[in-house]
Amino acid sequence: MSVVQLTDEERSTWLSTLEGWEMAEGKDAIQRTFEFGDFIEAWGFMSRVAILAEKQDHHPEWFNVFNRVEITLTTHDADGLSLRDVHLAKAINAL
Ligand code: HBI
Repeated sequence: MSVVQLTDEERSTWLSTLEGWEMAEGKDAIQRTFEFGDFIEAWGFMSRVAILAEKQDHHPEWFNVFNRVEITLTTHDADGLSLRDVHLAKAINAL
């Protein structure tokens, strides 16, 4: 599926609205780390994100160790950030 990258204007507009997310190092992606009380809370969060990802047909790159979940969002079909990443990040922030 061809998906277009965020324009410079969209980047300056959208990325500042994504609380807690930052540009990743060395790749056109956004990242946020979430910390929870314990592993089961982290796993529950990941389960909810997984449902969002399936609904949006847009999937995170993520890493979990115990109570920490590190999420990186980028659009493989666009080889960089797209509005799909903004949409998923907003939905994750609303969980
Ligand atoms: N998730 N992050 C990400 N990037 C994609 O390009 C992407 C995806 N999930 C599903 C998806 N693309 C499908 O549109 C394609 O696999 C067909």
